[in-house]
Amino acid sequence: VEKVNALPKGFLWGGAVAAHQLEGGWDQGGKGVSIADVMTAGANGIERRITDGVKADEYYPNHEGIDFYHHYKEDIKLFAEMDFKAFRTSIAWTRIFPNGDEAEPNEAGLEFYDRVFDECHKYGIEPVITLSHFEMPYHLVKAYGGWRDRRMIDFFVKFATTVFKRYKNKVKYWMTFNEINNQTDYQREFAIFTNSGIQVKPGENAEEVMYQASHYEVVASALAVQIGHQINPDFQIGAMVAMVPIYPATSKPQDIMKAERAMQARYWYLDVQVKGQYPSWLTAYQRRAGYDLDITLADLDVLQVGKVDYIGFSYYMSFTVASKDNEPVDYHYNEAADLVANQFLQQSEWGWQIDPEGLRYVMNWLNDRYQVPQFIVENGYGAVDKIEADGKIHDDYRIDYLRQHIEQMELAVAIDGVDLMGYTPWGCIDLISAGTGQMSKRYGFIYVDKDDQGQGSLQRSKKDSFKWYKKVISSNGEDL
Ligand code: P53
Repeated sequence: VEKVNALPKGFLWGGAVAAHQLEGGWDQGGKGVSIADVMTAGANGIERRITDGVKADEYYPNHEGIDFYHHYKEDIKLFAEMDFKAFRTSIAWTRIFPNGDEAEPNEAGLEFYDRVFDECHKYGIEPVITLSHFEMPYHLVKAYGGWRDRRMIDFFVKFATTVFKRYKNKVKYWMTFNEINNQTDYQREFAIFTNSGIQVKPGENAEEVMYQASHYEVVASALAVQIGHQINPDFQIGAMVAMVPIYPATSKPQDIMKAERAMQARYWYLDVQVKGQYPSWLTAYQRRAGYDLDITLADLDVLQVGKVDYIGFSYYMSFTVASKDNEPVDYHYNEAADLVANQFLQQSEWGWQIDPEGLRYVMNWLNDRYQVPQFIVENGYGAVDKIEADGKIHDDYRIDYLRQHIEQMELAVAIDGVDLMGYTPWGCIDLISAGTGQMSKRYGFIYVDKDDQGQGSLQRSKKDSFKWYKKVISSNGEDL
């Protein structure tokens, strides 16, 4: 197919980060302890541990991050040098409400984000803001058990309302919960803790707890959407999911049905957040499983009203699933057990299966199902970078990954007619990995001198991909 110029003028090219992974300053400016502050460093294949509060003898990589808290001017200047039109970050809830249940917000925290957003606007960069990105107040975990408690809705809505009002003229693009669907993998301690601040108790049904927490979150999200639109009708408020398409292992009909159910199980959040209602398979499943969920009729009304304006999503990889010989009739999806390798795909060093065409596939899938604008708010390649003797970093592997994904993204727009708002690849500056707590799993165009033990000067330098991405943006995606 002949190459067609795809992207509209005003397309939001940029980069993405999250507060807890880069800011540092974990106890400065009145900030409270977040769930990210009690997670140790893991390694490739080794899970991070969640400690009972902050312990003096543990290393917590997010406490310092890359110290964006003190380097934000320098870093935003570098983003501007790449010609960024948008910068996605999150507001650390604990800077605004240190414990989460206070009556009044912390002014010093609010002022920090005033400075960050002003700095962006100085260069014509639009902030794109996630409200809750794996960093809720740890106090809410201890005192309320995280999102298993309905009172969380009020705390979140108060936080959202506070920042919507404060930044109503500085921020137009918002998302409520980052990768709200990671907790589909509820057997993984990391997923349900980072999404919902939940530590499953012995004897508890983790899936039931996950569905309850998820319900309170989608209600809180819908309320925030409604309130945000009242505060500023120009706000664009999105959902945010991790899009990992799940393919059938073969054309065997049972594999097809298994993959269908897996997709339903991973993406029902969008049925609720975009279409305003629970899908029938899930309501039926929850009833059959005998889950005693607190889902009221008033909640269902809220969901109908608080529909999002767009779908923000991350895209890194695809999954593949196979049915079992004795597959149960409900095709129940168990993410921890049901996935198989895809023989057609290469993996990153961290086992993430690289699949550029999968990006075009999910864009079509979302478009057919939801018919709302899309925003790719994360995409990227975590890799170990090597510094040459002359200080240069030749990260061709990262350029290749991004180029192939941008090509597919452009096909989805030009050939398939997808309405795409922007593209903000993940970790535009090296930061702490969410999954492993490593520094050495790097995504950036900008290198940060710091290692997995927390040693380093924090000095910033440009990788080869820096110049490449600047060229991509300046040509509006023509020159890859
Ligand atoms: P890290 C799993 C699968 C897909 C995306 O991830 C994920 C995760 C969690 O590990 O997280 C998102 O740092 C998330 C970011 C995160 C990024 O992807 O584990 O929104 O906070 O850093 C990359 O390599």
